[in-house]
Amino acid sequence: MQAYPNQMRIIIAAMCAWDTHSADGDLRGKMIAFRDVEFGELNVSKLRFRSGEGPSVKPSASTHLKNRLLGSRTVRDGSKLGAITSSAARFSDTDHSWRPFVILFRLPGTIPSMFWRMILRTFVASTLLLVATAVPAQQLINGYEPKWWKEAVVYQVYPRSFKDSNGDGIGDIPGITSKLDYLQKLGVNVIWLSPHFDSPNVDGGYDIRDYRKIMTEFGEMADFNTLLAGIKQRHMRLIIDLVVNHTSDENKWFVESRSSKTNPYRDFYIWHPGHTASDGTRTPPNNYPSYFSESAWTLDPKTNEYYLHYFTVKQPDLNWESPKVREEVFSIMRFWLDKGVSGFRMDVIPLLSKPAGLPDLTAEQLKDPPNTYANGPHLAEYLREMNHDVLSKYDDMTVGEATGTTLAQTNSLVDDRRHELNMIFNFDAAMVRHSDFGPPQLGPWSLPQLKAIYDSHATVLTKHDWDTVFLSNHDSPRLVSTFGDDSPAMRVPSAKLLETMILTLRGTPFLYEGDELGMTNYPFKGLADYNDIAIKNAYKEDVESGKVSATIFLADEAKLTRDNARTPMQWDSSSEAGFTTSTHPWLAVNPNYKQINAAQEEADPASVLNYIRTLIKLRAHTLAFVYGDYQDLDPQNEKIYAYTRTLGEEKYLVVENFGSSPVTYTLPNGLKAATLLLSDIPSSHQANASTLMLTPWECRIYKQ
Ligand code: TEU
Ligand code: CA
Repeated sequence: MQAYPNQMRIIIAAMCAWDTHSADGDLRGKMIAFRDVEFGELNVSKLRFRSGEGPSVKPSASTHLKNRLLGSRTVRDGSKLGAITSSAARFSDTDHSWRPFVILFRLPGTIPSMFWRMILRTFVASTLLLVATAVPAQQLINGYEPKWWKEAVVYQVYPRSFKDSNGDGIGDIPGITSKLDYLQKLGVNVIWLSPHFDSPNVDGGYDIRDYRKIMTEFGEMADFNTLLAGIKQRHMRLIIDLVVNHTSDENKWFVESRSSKTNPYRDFYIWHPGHTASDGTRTPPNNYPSYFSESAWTLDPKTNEYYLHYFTVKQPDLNWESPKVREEVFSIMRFWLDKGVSGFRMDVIPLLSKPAGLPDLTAEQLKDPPNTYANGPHLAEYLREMNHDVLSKYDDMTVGEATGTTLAQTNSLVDDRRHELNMIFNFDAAMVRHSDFGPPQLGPWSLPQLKAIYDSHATVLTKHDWDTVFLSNHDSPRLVSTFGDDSPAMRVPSAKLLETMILTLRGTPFLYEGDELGMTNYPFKGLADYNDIAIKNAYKEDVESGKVSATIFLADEAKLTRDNARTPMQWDSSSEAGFTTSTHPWLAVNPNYKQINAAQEEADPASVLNYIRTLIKLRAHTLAFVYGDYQDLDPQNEKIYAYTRTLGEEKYLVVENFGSSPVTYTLPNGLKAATLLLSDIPSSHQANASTLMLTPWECRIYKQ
């Protein structure tokens, strides 16, 4: 299918081929050095490794030489050879990604001396490097610059809930390591780990005390290193959470900062005297509400000034105007990147720069405070500095959690000519039923409304922007309970349909742990069932003040609470779903774990899990789902979402019946569905048809 042959633009210089082998001799082959290339995008079928699955390789003299020659940070240690073989493994059976050109050669064995061989190799390498420098930039695909993170499928792990290894009822890092084979088999390429740092844990680890230390309950740095090595060995990558809008109040910077007005760390945070009435009453500097109820300002008795906290009182906001803060953050980022993580999911990143002068919100602004809090006047400046000083030096990916950011503002964060972020999470789709502020209610939604969001993304974002697609994360209720139908009869097809949509729409897909099993919301009842501070605060503000009855509040929260996403992963039907050997998991296991769990789904060919594995595999071999154009065929249709993804000559048609009743659907404009590639309903077989008989929640992918 060679839609994008390589003959036009060759971006790699492959310098030298070295005979190489792994420390234990398991892996033998030729190693080549690259320039300006991302391994995930390589077709390295010519590498001819005899064994594709080598463990790490001892850095050899040649590795170091290449490293010097290329100025490359990535060919620095043994783990990279693992990555090269991974590309071989990943792409050896595809022919469509033959983009870069790999020159592989071997010097004649007749030159006797090592020294002369080395000189000759160096000479050839330098010449090729010079040639490579003159070669134009990477070939575009449908106008997009190819990147490994555009082709990736990301899977979010919430460490507290994933797998407990030591029986204390709390998920931990060795627990994640023990499940890496599961993740590899799922087919995801990137793991996003929610915060794993030292934290008093008032907000699920989004309150960091020490950015260079592992949360005690999760393990030690050695455990993290083992996890990372295991991820790389399986040819996946790890991104971590960068939470730098705020720290914990127990972070040493804040402990110093609050200690006196003259402390060198004072300006690390945002302090303000507020207002003092004639009777001495103190009021905050302005009317900003916190995301987690009540004022975003707290008066600190020690110095008698207010500090700003957009989230809980134990999460003071950093003052990004201070160059010292920025330098500290950049150094933390380098620390983790140097360890080998492949980038960051950046928590509430548009909040870094605060509104100039911090004026009161108007009544209108109070309806949607994030919109005013986000994208302050210096945001671009900070992100560019971060990119220039740190990110641009690594082969990494960034995705900013863009609270308060509209679609129209997206391009100002992710346009690749701006050198800021790679992608953001825009919440228009995921939060189509609710918002961060206002009553905790899951509102109505319609399919045309959701389609309009995706359609507008396709229109507004350009070839210089890149999108994400997701409907769930650790802050949301469960995917199938919110957008599908979690009743026993409909749970499986609706969970499959939703993942089909996420994995075939435009943008890098982000899956949340447990969604691949079709895990559902938890039957929360009383306040005591919850863990999340957000609810406890909201209860005080809404119920204890008499604004809403406890019954209504709890009924609404049960459908909306973030704790729905945080109940433990359901691994098998043993006690506590195999999550822990403790009888007291930190948050209760969903009682439906006997029916819904990974072991059961592994054994069932028609399970959500097995379907998603197939779906991810299909996507991995279909660049049209990554770089292809998107067209919504029937935007107004209330029941059917039908769209195409087209890349050159290749066209795919996706048809999804978004509902629990069957639908007979005639494709618009005389279109005929051609070859059926995949359906979430195992018995589905209809091909070459213009009228499709779709069962409830049936979805189909056709090759046209
Ligand atoms: O969330 C930020 C955010 O905007 C949340 O308000 C989110 O939209 C909401 O929780 C959904 O109900 C991030 C993290 O994802 C969240 O877990 C943290 O609590 C928060 O930042 C503070 O770090
Ligand atoms: Ca544990």
